[in-house]
Amino acid sequence: MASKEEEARRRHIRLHMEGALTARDKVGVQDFVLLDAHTSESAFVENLRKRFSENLIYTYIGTLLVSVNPYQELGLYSVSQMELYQGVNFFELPPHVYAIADNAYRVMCSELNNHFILISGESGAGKTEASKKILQYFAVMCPMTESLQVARDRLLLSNPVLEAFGNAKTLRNDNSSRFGKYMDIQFDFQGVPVGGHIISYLIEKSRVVYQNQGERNFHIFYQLLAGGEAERLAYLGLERDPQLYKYLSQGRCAKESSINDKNDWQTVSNAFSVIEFTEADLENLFGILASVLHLGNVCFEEDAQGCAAIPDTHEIKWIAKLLGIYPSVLLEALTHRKIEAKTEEVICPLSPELSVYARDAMAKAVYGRTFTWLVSKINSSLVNKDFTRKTVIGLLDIYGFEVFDKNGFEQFCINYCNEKLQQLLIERTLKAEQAEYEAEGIEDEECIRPGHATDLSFLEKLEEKVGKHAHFQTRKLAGPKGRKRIGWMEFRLLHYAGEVTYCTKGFLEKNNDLLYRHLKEVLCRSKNSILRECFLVAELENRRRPPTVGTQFKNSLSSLLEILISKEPSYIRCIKPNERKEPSKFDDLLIRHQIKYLGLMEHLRVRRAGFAYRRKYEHFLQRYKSLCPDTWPHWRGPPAEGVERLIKYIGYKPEEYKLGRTKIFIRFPRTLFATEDAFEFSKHQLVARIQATYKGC
Ligand code: AD9
Ligand code: MG
Repeated sequence: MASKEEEARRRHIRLHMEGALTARDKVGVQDFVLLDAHTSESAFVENLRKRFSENLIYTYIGTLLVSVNPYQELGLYSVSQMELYQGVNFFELPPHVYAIADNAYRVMCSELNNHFILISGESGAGKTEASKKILQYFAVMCPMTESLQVARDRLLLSNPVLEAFGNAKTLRNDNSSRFGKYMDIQFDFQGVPVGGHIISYLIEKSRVVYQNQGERNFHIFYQLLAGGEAERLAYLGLERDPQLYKYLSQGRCAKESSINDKNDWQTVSNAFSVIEFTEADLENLFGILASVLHLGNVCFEEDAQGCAAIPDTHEIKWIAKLLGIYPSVLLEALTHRKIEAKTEEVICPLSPELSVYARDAMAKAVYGRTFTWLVSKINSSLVNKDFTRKTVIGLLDIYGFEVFDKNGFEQFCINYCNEKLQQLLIERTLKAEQAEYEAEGIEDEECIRPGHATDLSFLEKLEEKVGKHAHFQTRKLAGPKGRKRIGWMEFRLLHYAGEVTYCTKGFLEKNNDLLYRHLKEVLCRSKNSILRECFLVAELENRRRPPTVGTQFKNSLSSLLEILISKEPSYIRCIKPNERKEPSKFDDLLIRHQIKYLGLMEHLRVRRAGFAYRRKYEHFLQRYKSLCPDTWPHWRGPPAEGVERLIKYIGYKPEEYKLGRTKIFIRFPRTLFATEDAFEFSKHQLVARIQATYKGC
């Protein structure tokens, strides 16, 4: 029989529980599953806004982390912050990217399985920053031996090198990654990082030859000009001023105040030496960069027959010197094309327009393949053969869903990729939910399937005449009236994130990515050892058409999905708060778009189709044991029984929860809030009681 005092306390807790929902604090909830059952998009945005205005940039949806780019330093990434999150249970601290990193690491160590962390979001949302924070977390917090410090440093320093060659200033981000990146961090059985492996996807080669207004070419060109030693530049035939190079000056912003190319050059040079690039490697590499810049300045004229001619061969001589080819051979290859007739080869002159095309194709091919070479060179320095038993955590930093006014081949590939990844996420989350219910021995009759079909694989569908597909439209096959018109050159796809109209202009050219055979021959014979590795003679002997860019991308995406499917997932969804790169500006409309494109509402629906919240008995009891006299201050029996006593005492109704083998599952967020508030209340009461006791002394 409970004492009078106990009765009063119990009544007090109940009363408090009833009023709990009205008293949610101004910082919003730290997990979206704790919002009201039928959360609208507006409530979702509101919660983000509340938190953002308090500089709380992270929020969970279950175990998925939503991150809003603060565009300012908030002091969130110190070593003491890292220490705070180390080994701590997911929900016991405010959401953080370190919690995701730590959780993946701990599970990997204890269960010896592989993980990946998928980071997505639109350009400028903070993906690359998040992936760097995770890498730093592992570098600082994981156990380390002296002999493995080099491996760790190489892993960290691969970043500035890849960013120099693969990132550029765009209108949306001053440091925009123009390639997708998957990086495996390999750990030995004691959890020490021992090596890594990087895969890159679809580097945006077109940037080498053309940039929109306000955008730049890849950082490395400007860094080389700004920071390169005078002798090096002289050897390469380069001047310091980027304006002198056509490939660097079309965007009219070669000098950008937020970017310090000279300092960045130092960082990259230092990284090169740690990753063990030899002086010969660097000479070849910079020779290639310089020859790309010279190539951009090659001009063509029309001769009397309407054919291309190169009036000034100054640049040709530099390229020939740097790449180790004959100037006359290069000159011919840029202005002529070899055509194979029945038994012989015929050499046809090109028009000036086609010569420009050939020149740009050469620059793109050379840069694109050099980037691939760079990745494999970094990979060979990250290999650690001494460790055979390894587990990995993979970090995937990949462009998010993109919709512009005009959407071309690039958007098509990027959105196809996102479609596939979203499908993976939804399937995995649903499966994980069901598997957990099964493992815990509970059934959930309310488990719903997501409302949207996400199983489209657009490239495949296009290949096998997608015309009949309901999610594919052209002008001829237009859907209900009143929709935005589809032009002749356009087709429209219904993605999970909404409709996107693609313009087929340039599709074929970009997909074929043609480099004239004549130029390929020249590059295969180059004395530059990097180019010789990139352009193999075997390729010339193979007369079959090389796979298209689309097919290559599709294949590399399939292998990526295979890599991911065998691993345990964590997800980070990054959101850009405004288009102006400003702190504290929360643009409603822009954020709503991203919530849609990131599939967050869909994820939330799936995540709490059944139970909003679950927690291990031990943890639940540890936190709330003070609410029940049977469990306070100690419960010595099995935790499950303790929890049962506790929730009976505080009055959970049967429809509010289910008890699994190791966890309690709570259906509604309000139940948990009420318990949490009661806990706060009882804590205060306890303190008051202790204070009163001391006063009496
Ligand atoms: V893109 O698709 O590569 O164009 P990302 O990678 O999503 O893009 P990035 O990580 O490069 O964006 O972030 C853009 C800029 O936002 C950074 O250069 C920082 O200035 C800023 N940023 C991003 N995340 C944070 C953060 N957690 N704290 C402070 C941040 N600033
Ligand atoms: Mg990036």
